[in-house]
Amino acid sequence: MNKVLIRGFEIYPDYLPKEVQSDLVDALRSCLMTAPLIRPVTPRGKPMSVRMSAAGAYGWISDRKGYRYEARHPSGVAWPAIPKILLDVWTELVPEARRPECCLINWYADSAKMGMHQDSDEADLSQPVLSVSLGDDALFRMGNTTRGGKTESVWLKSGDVVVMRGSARQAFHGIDRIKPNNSALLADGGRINLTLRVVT
Ligand code: MD6
Ligand code: FE
Repeated sequence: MNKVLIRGFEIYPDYLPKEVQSDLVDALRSCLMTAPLIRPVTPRGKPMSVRMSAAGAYGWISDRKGYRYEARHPSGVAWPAIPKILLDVWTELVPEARRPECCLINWYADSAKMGMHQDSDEADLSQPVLSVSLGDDALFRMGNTTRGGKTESVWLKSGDVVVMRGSARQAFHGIDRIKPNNSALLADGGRINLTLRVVT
C-alpha cells in the first residue's frame, strides 16, 4: 500500500479500486434518496458552493443558527446508515479509533470550492478524520494548526484516501478548485468527498 505524508496528512493514492468506487457511488445514491443533498448557508447567511448530506448517527449542519452536528436531516428523517465499504476502510486504516459516527457527504460541481478550515466541531479531537475522494480531481491545500503561514497542495484523485490524525488533526485545509470532467466515475461529473468522523 502506497502512502504519502505531507505536513502530517497521510495520503493513500488509489486506495479504492475502480469497481469498489462504483459500488460506493451506488450506495451513496441510495443514501441521498433518504437524505437529499442540501445547499448549506454559513451562519452569516452566505450560501456555500458545496452541496451536503450525511450518513450515520449524526450529520454536520450549517445554517443561520451556526455549525453543529444533528441526529436528523433538516427534513426530519434520520440519516441513513454509513455504507459498509467506508466502515471497512476506516477499520483498515485507523484500527485504533472508535467507530465513526458521521459520514459527511460533500458534492462539488465544477466551480465549487471549500475555504481553509479546521475540523473542530467534534468532542474528541484525539479521534482521526478520514476522507475519501470520488470523481473529478481536486486541489487540496494543507496548512498549519493556526491560520496562515506556508501551505502545500496536492491533487486528490478518485479513490484516494486522506487520514488526519495526530498533529494534522487540527491543521487548516481546503479545496482550491476542481478539475472539471477528468473522471468518468460520476455520470453527471463533479466530485464527491466523504469524511468519516467520531462526533461525541
Ligand atoms: C474535501 N475535505 O476533500 C474537503 N476534512 O473536499 C476536508 O475538508 C477534509 O479531506 C478533514 C479531513 C480530511 C478532509
Ligand atoms: Fe475538513
